[in-house]
Amino acid sequence: MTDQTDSHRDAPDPGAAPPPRTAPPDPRSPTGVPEPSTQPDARRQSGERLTTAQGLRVDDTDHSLTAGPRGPVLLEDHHLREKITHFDHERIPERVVHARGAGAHGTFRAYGNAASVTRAAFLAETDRETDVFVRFSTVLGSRGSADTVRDVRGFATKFYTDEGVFDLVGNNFPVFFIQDAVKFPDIIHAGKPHPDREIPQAQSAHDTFWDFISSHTESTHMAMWAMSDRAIPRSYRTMEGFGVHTFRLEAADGTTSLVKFHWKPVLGVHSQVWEEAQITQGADADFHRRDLADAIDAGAFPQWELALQVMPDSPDETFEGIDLLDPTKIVPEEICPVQRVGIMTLHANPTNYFAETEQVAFHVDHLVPGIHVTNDPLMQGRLFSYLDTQLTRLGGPNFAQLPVNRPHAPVNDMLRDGMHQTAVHDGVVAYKPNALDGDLPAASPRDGFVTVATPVDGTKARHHPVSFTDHFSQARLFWLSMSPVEQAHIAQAYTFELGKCASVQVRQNMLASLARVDDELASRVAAGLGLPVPAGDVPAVGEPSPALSQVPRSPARVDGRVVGVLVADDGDLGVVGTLRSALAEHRVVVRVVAAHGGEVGSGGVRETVDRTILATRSVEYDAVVVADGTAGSPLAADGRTPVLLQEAYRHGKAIAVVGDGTELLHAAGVAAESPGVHVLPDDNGLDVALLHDLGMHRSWERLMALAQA
Ligand code: HDE
Repeated sequence: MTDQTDSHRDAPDPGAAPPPRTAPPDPRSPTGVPEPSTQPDARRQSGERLTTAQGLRVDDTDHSLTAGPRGPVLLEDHHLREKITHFDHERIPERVVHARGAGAHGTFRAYGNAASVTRAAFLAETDRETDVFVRFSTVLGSRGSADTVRDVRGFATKFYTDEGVFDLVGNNFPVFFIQDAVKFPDIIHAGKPHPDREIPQAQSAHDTFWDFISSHTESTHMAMWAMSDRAIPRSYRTMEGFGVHTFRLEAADGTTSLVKFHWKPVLGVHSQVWEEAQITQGADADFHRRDLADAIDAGAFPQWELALQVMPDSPDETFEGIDLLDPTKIVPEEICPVQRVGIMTLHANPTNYFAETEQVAFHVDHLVPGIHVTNDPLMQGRLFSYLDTQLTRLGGPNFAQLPVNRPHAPVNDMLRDGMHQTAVHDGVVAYKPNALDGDLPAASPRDGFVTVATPVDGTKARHHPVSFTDHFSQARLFWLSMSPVEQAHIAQAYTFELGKCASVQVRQNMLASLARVDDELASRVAAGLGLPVPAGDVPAVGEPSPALSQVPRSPARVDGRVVGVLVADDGDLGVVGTLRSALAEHRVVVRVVAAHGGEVGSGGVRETVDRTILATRSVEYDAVVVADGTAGSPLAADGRTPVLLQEAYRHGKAIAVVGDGTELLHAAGVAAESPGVHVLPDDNGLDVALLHDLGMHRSWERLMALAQA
């Protein structure tokens, strides 16, 4: 028998019962006071000894219990069976959509100006701070797929308000593919991998997706967004977010407005270019989640301002002729300004991915007083879907008790029992009305969630609203609002995606749709596919919306951007220190790239190598600097160096060469006089040039020239 006595009697016993402590108020207790319990906090593991799930100390976790050194394993080995059984059940179903995601904790602070439109306290009270948890995601790929695929991104925010949880379950596009939730299984079946071979993963570039889009012309507008640079963000930190649907907000005096929610990233809206996104999928499949976690760790806390477009609550629920219940339509910011009402800061990474990011459960119907849904048929269907899917995914009806889902407001819900029940409810009364508990808990007819009174009248039927039949005008508006380089990217994206479709019929059907958006777009894509251009009538549209373009008008903030500096052992290393000190206040990360790992330099100046040329790729950097002294070095002789410079060039990134670094530029075939390429005798002015170029995100002029070549 194993000796369980402790031979270290003088040391504090790590397995001993924790000291008594004051339990925090338990929000799940009906009385609000801590529930009687002898259990330590089940959310945390304690002690330094390995135990079984029953708290039994384990003598050996590396060898199974066997009958003799070469004999069979014994069923009696509880630790072995428990360990393997638990492992066998570690996975839960991944989300049917938005399976791959990354999350973070933060705080939302209200400016107070939203009080005129909503009585939701977390929005209306100046400087009120509310805890949040955000999960960003792709839509189509499985949990282990790559971050930088061409796809819509989810942007879901849980506000733990004092009045209950409010979830804003949005995307990084302001519109959606379909107008009615009954079509959701169809679009997702079409977008997911083909069911015979499960190919391709996390991609829309295949026949079934484009078959769906070409036969559902209501998808044309959203498809334009999906083919634009918006679908390949540089970072979650540089994405806009949108509530998509129109919500009904209610002020303290009962007046209502129709409102669209926007998230505006403080760093601006920036994307990758398509080749860069494809390379990143292989070079670093975790590119976005790494960027988010690294930025938070480095103290470069990502921020977004919450903004509202407020429109009158008119009986026909339209604004300037736009049907506000149609989720394939935007309201251009130029005709209804976006008013900023608060700021969200993400300041903490999750402690445990599964417990938080995987188990978080959002729901469009998690509302608080002052925020209401509308009759948008897409939104109405979502009200059913989220709870329904979570019952399967999280194994029963008690997932609101999981730490990440727990409201920060007191809970007294009279919901009882069920799988994974962790609350210990006391008393005998779980019904209303009751005499035994003085009819408590009481309802709140005045300050509870009172559904805003809206008239409903109509004939029961499967309707097709006439106002939902315009499928092309906003697709065209989007196209006309893009800069020439963004238009070139859209045409290339369609050519790429349709080029991946085996069916000529599908390609032709899509070209017919594009001909109804814009002649030039259709003819560029047709030329790329080698197919005739179909004729199509394009709709008349109003003024373009410059707010839709991502090309910055002036340099944006550059927090968390990465500059790679290529250096040689005997070369100039001073440039690294110069850049670090000049760019530190802008939170730009400077990485040293060399031919070998360890340290470079000699004498007084030495630098630690962050990346070897073997283990890096251009996609890791927003700008590349080649230091003086690299000519003739092992770095110059490595075939990967010109590839890195050529990719940085093709992707429109800032490139600076100092001194004899020009030789590496020439060897890569990069023209020194190109826009965004700086040839400098020394590092004077290098920081200023880089800050400008990083702030503009790309050399748009160079990208345009490359697109036309
Ligand atoms: Fe979702 N969606 N969705 N969706 N959605 C889900 O819920 C659904 C739609 C969005 O990080 C699922 O818990 C239907 C629009 C995000 O956990 C599911 C329809 C928008 C996330 C579901 C839509 C979204 C989801 C899968 C058509 C932007 C990830 C797992 C009516 C406004 C949330 C889950 C997270 C997740 C259903 C359309 C955003 C199946 C039926 C439009 C960000 O319930």
